[in-house]
Amino acid sequence: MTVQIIPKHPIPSGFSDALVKPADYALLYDESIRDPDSFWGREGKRLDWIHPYSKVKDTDFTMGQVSIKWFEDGMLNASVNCIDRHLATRADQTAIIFEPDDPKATARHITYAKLSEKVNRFANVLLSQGVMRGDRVIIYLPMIPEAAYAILACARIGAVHSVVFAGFSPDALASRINDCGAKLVVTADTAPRGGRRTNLKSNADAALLHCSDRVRCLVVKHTGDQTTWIDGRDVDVLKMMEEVGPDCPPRPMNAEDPLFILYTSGSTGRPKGVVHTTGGYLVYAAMTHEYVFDYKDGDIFWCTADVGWVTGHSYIIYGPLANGATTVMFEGVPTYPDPGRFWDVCDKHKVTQFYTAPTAIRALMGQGSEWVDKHDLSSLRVLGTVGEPINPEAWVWYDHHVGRGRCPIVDTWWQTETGGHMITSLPGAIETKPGSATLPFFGVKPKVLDPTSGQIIHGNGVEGVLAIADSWPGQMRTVWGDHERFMETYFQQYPGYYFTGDGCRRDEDGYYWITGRVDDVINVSGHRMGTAEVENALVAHEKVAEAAVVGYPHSLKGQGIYAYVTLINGADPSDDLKRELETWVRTEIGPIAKPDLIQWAPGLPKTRSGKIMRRILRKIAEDDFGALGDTSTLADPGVIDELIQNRANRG
Ligand code: 6R9
Repeated sequence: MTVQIIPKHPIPSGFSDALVKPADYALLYDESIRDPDSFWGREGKRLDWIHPYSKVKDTDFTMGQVSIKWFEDGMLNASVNCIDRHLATRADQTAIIFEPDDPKATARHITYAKLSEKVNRFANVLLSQGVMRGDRVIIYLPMIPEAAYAILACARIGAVHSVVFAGFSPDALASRINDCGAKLVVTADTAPRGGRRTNLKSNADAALLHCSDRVRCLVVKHTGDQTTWIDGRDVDVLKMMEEVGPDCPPRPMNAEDPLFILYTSGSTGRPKGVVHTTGGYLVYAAMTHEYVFDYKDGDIFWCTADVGWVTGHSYIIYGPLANGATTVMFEGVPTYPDPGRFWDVCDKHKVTQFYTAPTAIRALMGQGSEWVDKHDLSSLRVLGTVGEPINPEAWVWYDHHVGRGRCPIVDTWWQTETGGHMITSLPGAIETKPGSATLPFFGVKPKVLDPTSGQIIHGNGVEGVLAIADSWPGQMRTVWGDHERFMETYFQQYPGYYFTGDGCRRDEDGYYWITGRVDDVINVSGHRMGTAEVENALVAHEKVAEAAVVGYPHSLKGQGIYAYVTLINGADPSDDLKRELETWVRTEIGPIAKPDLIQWAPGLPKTRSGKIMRRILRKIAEDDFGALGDTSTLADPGVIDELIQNRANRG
């Protein structure tokens, strides 16, 4: 077999003066692995500590006793690190540029002084509502500055925030409020996006019907649209911010106190509450933001993710603000009012680092290059991608049309669980290859394991599953309320390692190529979705007896959602019912979970013990049933022909 070796893409010739030089990477990486205590002991000092740490790392990956602690006796406050410590030198510098959905509305420049005042006031509102250290606060807000205020206000008083993406349905919101026992929900009246408005307040109202009536609701009157109002429960937060004082002393927090919970999909059961703590997470978010984007004073940093995802947490809020950066918050969508919007905003605000997802790049690429070519993008220095593997065509288009061959591309592989970048190139230091996340970040020890034996596969030109051999400061600490589940999910299958759930290849040059999830998680437009969640939503419909959901390749979304549905006896398998089920899943979970293809399946392929054989369903969904593999354990092999005959993807 001949192995095709993809050549490295050289660092753009005009790109010099990077923070990490090509010769530094190997040296620093080597030190970070050899002596993590001294490496991270030094890096931890990038933050301001109220009480310095004397201990750096205390971590154990042994199944049954997994425990992860970093900087454990240090005390700090995350909001002080993101705001107060910059005030002496940056009070008048813009912290947040808010670019509204409507391109004709004026962008807002929020200085560090203003941010400080808003966050202090917001924190005082939280206190006035009885929120105390350790209490959970759900933030269900669109991409508006108040989302940043709410997040940092929680951090200031030691409350644990849990941001729920505003695209999630009332049911999804309710289950998160209840899982973490939140005392309060912060939402907005309506959310403009792409010229349309979502009524968030009515979603919150619907969710709160399923929650304790002690849960309060703070409402940001953002558009001023009419909404329902429940006296005694609903609070006009902007009005209250005017009434409370402008100073709220920051609460000293232990490095290992939880900073936030973020719910994410896994291969089984309900979404898990990923817990990140204060010290390690913030060190890691700030450090990766600086090195991976070659962030320098005066840069204008734009991450297009939503604050509802981990990317928004680490690279819109915590990383940039901890570094005293100017961070762009964009309320809209890439294609409104036209497919030139991203580039218009880059030009308007003179963005220097631009960070987005492959699905957005593919969508814009499909609209034609003229939308980007006509804009002045000379301010851009570094481009980034995240969320899913980027196909080389999209990479080349991004490099050529957006970066104009001048900007290094950082393809950053990481996860909600990892807090920050794990495998990524560094601009100016690591040569790229289109489609490869390249090499590990400092302190990260990736291992390729044999999926069956769990043994390490050494050397290059190998493929297997991706695991990480030692802890890093940004690692999640537990699943909220369920440490057993944390250990079982990440440490049981491959003892001694953190298992990522991703497959991966290490090529002849030692470069890593993420090949996608190897578990029952699919990645739709960069959003993580558990197939079990969509199945649960489908079977909750009265006409559905059984459902099996798999991913299949989708040209824009990366993966699409393919649902095999078995109806109850007597139900009519009509197109109308398909539409009804699509709407059903949208309301049960949210629009991102809507199946792309539904196939009626009178029977599903099962083993004699009743397990659905997803491997076969995946092949049929991929329209690749030439090699179905071993079907000898099937209870009724006849169902397969039927499924192939009626497959929904003939592509
Ligand atoms: C940050 C984020 C995590 C999953 C991850 C992997 C996929 C993310 C990627 C990538 C290839 C990249 N993923 N970045 N795959 N190349 N650069 O996306 O977190 O939502 O938790 O998703 O996304 O499959 O396991 P999250």
